[in-house]
Amino acid sequence: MKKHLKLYFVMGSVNCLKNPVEVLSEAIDGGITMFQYREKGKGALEGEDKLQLGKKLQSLCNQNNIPFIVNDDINLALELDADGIHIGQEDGDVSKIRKFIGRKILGVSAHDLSEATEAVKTGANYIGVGPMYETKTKLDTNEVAGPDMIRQLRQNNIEIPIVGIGGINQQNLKPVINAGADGVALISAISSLKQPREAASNLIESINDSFVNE
Ligand code: 3NM
Repeated sequence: MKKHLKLYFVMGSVNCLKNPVEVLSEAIDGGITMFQYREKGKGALEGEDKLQLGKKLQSLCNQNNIPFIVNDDINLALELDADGIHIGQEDGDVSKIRKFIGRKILGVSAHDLSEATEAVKTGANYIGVGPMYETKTKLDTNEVAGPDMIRQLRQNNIEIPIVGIGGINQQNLKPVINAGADGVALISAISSLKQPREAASNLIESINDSFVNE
């Protein structure tokens, strides 16, 4: 799990400057290690359109051995037979979802020690901790927790794989890794750039450097 979390690209059509299939294809070429289909927000696709884009993105992931995770939508995750699902604190009973999806990857957003402890107990495979920094991409985020939240979780024996999320870019990712994260999850630092391939390639290089220089 940990190696897949290194550079976890999250995106939906509303986050992209150009065709999402092109963006994902370039991001994969650049070196992302996992992908989450998060079709959310104003103007997001629904129903059949959401399903069809999901199929295209999943197929790209499958061809490149990149785990394909669906955000929130359990029915879509099951219909596509995705590799996993990522859910927030508001998205229902985690233990029930764990039973429902069987052995698929289950990611849970956690913002503090109690949420992280609960996620571990209920069978999450990894937790997403955020926001690390200010972000304009998600409007209803909690207050900025900062990399220090990850450090606190590690100090309190949370050993599950952790990915930091929220406002992460090339310049500020190192403190997230140094705090004990196994990787970074991000949207705009890849999806809103004109050159997603270069963005991903620079990001993975910085992440690898951060692990070496820990
Ligand atoms: N979850 P960007 S922050 C999807 O704090 C999401 O749980 C967050 O987008 C959390 O990389 C966030 O563009 C948005 O800041 C991440």
